[in-house]
Amino acid sequence: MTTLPAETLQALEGQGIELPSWAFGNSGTRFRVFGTPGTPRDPFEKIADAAQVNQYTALAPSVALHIPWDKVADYNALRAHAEDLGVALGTVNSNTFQDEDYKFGALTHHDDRIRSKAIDHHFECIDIMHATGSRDLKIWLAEGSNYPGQNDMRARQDRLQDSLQQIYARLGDDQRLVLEYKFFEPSFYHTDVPDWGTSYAQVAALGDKAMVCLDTGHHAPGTNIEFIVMQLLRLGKLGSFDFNSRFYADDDLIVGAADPFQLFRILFEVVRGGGLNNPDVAFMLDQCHNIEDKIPGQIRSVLNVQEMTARALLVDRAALDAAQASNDVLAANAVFMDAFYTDVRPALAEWRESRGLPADPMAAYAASGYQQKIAADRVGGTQAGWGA
Ligand code: PSV
Ligand code: MN
Repeated sequence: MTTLPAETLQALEGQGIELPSWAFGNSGTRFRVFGTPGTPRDPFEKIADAAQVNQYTALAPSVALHIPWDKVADYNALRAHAEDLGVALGTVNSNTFQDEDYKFGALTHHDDRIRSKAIDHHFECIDIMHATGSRDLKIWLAEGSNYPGQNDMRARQDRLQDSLQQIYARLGDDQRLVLEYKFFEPSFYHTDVPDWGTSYAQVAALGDKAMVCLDTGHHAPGTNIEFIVMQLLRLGKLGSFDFNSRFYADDDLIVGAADPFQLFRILFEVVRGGGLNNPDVAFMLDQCHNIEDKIPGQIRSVLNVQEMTARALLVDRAALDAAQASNDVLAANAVFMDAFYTDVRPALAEWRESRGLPADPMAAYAASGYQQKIAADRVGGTQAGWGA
């Protein structure tokens, strides 16, 4: 069995991956949203399910909220509920994509009334962040156009910067803004924040408390995502990850499911660039579990990140440096691949047990009876869904 060096285990011990509250609600495609027995009916039940993931893995200490999906009357009560269950409330995600007013834009809109309404929504999110103790405000904009000539793309960039400046000015000293990019959808011709460069240009003009959010599902096929990770770390602007995986579009599948090697390459750049256990870089999941059970889906996800981080930490950096310095292309590649092909699962299982955790969190959760209990208890009410 591969043994993991003490410094690798130490690095892994500090790892925390934030879970999205919406992963615990029902989700689907435009064709069908399937319900699952036991799906949470409110944010309190979503937090309870998220706490299960942390209980079996010690990898998921916080939960991201989406506003208005996770609006509650008393955020102090939600915070206390989370803390009682051993987790914290994390990033607050704003939402300017489900209101009729935002059909043609929100923070970029030419109509001052609509743009002000979208800015005010972010002010409300910041107020919520003060109550929940959240540090990060994450902004993803569903804005753009479908047809050439439809919009003045440049004027929209200017209005976006103005809107972001107003939001930025409202942040508390310890709060941050992270701006997520996505190259298409729901707009298909142009998107106002399509790529890391646009996000970087927008946040760099704001100041130190504004960073880029990299969602691994938001790139064109074939994009070298680890290059972007390297560059943003180099520029000190990698604020957060939304981890998931994709085969075709923004599939929001389990991270590491579609392309484990890509996850390895990303995490290697994280490790090399000083992004691991760096408070400036938040690790989050942004996933939907359309057909699989949601809690084990999230457990599988954080384990995938942990396993691939362990492998990335195993890369023999001295050997890699030497091979690179001597232009030994194949030796350098072999060092890299050796780490990727190392099965760290038995060593991680043993390490978990040594820390009082189940060796196999998936099996431990399945045996716990929690899934059956929520299916029996959560009868009546309206199940939470992506978008509610
Ligand atoms: C947009 O596709 C996105 O990645 C943003 O992070 C949203 O907030 C999230 O999905 C909603 O699931
Ligand atoms: Mn995302």
